[in-house]
Amino acid sequence: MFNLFKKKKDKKEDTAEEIKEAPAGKEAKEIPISEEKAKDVLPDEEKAETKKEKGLFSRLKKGLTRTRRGFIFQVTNLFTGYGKIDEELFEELEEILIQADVGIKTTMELIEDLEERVEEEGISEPEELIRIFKEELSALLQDEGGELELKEGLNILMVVGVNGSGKTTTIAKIARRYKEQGKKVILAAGDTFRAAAIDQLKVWGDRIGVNVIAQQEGSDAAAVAFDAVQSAKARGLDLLIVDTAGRLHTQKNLMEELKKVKRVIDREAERANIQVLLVLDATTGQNALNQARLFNEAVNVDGIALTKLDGTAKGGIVIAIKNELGIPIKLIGVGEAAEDLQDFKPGEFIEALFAEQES
Ligand SMILES: Nc1nc2c(ncn2[C@@H]2O[C@H](COP(=O)(O)OP(=O)(O)OP(=O)(O)O)[C@@H](O)[C@H]2O)c(=O)[nH]1
Ligand SMILES: [Mg+2]
Repeated sequence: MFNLFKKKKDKKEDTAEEIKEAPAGKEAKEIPISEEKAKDVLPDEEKAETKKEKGLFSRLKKGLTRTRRGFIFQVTNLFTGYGKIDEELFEELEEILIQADVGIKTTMELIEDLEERVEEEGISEPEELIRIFKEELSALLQDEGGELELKEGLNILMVVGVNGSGKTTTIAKIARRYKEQGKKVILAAGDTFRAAAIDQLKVWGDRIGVNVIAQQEGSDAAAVAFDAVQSAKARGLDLLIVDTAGRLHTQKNLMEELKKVKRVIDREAERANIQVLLVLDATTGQNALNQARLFNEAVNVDGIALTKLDGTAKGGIVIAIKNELGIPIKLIGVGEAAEDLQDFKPGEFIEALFAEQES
């Protein structure tokens, strides 16, 4: 489908062709918009803003369809199917939550909280548990608005994660977002293992209209980072995003390389706002937690982008990450288009999960 990397010669031609075929090219026409009438009273700018928000929410809802039909339907069916609240109900709930990747620790906490509230509030109807469950989930996911934010001056985002988690495409989406906001953005092709990875980033750079700092395949990733930082400083840019090679969190020497890249950035850009963004693939389940712990030990992760939530019925991983890691989820991926990389807003996330009608 999206073969950016067929041959190295004639790259220019390939690139032009691929841009036409790429999935991001399809985005624009898809934004679903509803409730036109309600907005007739708003000024144009606000109308556009509301339309955009509604479009994003629909996409979020659509992207979470599998989880809603899987995990959330199971829970609500359980609550509506039982005649009374008893131990058996909680045991079944426990099973559903663990299967949905909520994780044992968080599952136990959730169930304890529910049991406590049932007792304290004298709840007897299982159906009432839906409301309480939703409230408890909201409480777990609330606080520290982890959204990605740029500060004045140079911001550097170092993007790390295992192979195929979605680093490069996430970088492209972030770059596009800030470029559209008028920020001066540059990318660094720090995945020097594969020529294809460097080309992939260059293609994205061309498409979005941002420069890419790159060296030959096989060169030192830290040297690429060094060049990119110098270039960003010299040109007074707002944002440098550094791509890195996918690596298993268990590959010690590769994790050392990552630390070196981070050290170089820290040293060369003392005054910049430097953040490490870990990209996790939601479909990898509980393994994502292990990845996060080891990447965090190596390079101190500031935030998480959780991709491919559209590909799993077990969206409970969001809850486990939030509750067990102490690292904010900043972005979630609910599809391949640019609009599908969204800020993680707990309130909207819960609304989308529990949304009744499918759209
Ligand atoms: N469905 C879906 N696909 C996604 C999402 N985010 C990324 N992808 C896809 O995941 C695939 C891998 O993405 P890349 O960005 O190349 O992953 P990477 O981490 O850079 O991979 P390596 O460079 O090989 O380590 C691509 O086909 C992306 O389009 C998402 O939120 N949903
Ligand atoms: Mg990549």
